[in-house]
Amino acid sequence: MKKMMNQLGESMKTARRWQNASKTAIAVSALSFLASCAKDAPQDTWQPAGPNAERIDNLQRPVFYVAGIVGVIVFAAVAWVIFRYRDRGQAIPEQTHGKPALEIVLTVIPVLILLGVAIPTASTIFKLAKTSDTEMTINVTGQQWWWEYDYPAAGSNAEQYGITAPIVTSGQLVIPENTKVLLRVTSRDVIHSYWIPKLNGKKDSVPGRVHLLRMEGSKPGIYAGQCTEFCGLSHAYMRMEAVVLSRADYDKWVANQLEPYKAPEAGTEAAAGEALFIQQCSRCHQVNGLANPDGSLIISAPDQYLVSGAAPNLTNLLTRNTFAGASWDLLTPECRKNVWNASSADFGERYLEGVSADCLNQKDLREWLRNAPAKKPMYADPTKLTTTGGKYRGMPALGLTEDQINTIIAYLLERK
Ligand code: HEC
Ligand SMILES: [Cu+2]
Repeated sequence: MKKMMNQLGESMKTARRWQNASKTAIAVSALSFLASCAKDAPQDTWQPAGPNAERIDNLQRPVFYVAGIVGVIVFAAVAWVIFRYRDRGQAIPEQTHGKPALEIVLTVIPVLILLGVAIPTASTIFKLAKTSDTEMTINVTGQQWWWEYDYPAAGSNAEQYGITAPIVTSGQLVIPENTKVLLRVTSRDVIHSYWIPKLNGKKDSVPGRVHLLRMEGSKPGIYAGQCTEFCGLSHAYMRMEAVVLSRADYDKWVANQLEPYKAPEAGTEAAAGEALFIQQCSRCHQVNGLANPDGSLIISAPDQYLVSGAAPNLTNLLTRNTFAGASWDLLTPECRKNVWNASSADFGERYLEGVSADCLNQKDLREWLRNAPAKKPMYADPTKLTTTGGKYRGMPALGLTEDQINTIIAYLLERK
């Protein structure tokens, strides 16, 4: 009697354990399902916004369902076997060996499933790798911890897009909608990886190599991504954004980027900022057209100061919405909402407004100018410079006073 009660208690416990386990399983799958449905998921691979991402989506959905069904069948079979044939002290069943018919069937079924996945996979890979119908080329270079975009002025229809001189920017890749853009992806230091999930898959950026990645957006808007290859201390702060503009807005963007430099009016705060910029910043940062008092053009020499040999071009800083590897906003939260949540019809106009004095996110930009490595770890500690050949890995702290920062901000506000 006592033994029977014990057994009953044991099996009830087992049943309860099973119940709890299945409850957890249901909760986890429901959560991941809900997460995948979330509308406000800027890096969701299930919400493609261009033909390349759609090709990947068209492949991943059926594969996901096939793998899902196979997975459920396997788990159910394993669970049933574990439960049905658990050890109750019974004798070992009679051992058999070899059943050719069953073995052939169980080999042929997976082969057919794998072929069914392999053929569309190979075809998608070839479609994604196509470059013969490229309409525009942009060079993309990763370095610790930001991306540079360089729009060459020659070849690949540059003139057709009004790019009569090279445009160099950082953080935000700006491209015209429904245009087959070819990114030539490389790196200046370690291996990074370029990924805008809503527009295409990932592509590693490797020093000494150029990898090709197709980009095409079918709707104006901002599409977020981040470096997906661990690349050192501030890897998590190495983000990027692709901005898709209508063709008319894109032309305006190009024209604005190519506007000749306008020096601040003499005697203004911005003019003081310009002088300080020449003294403190232009050794690393290029501002196209910036000249010494004697009229000679200033060319930055970041290769002398930085391990990667490059710093962001600040000619038109405030035409972008984010800075320092797209990790902080240049817009206040209110103004940001205006741009990021705009309908595709209004988006271009709002984006092209750039960052006005009223909309500038002073807090983060000031913190950056006060002490960049405190905001984004960079090994910029001068005591460690001996390990990097005397060069910095990112922007160093420059010890600016608050008054100096005021003048720099006044100057930067004219960079748009
Ligand atoms: C030793 C080189 C060096 C000097 C000098 C320097 N910077 Fe930088 N700066 C960098 C590097 C490198 C980055 C990129 C850091 C990152 O995003 O990880 C950067 C980033 C920035 C950014 C963000 C740009 C963007 O598009 O993301 C701003 C703004 C900036 N610096 C302003 C200044 C100003 C203003 C000065 C002068 C007061 C200055 N910097 C001096 C190296 C330098
Ligand atoms: Cu990286």
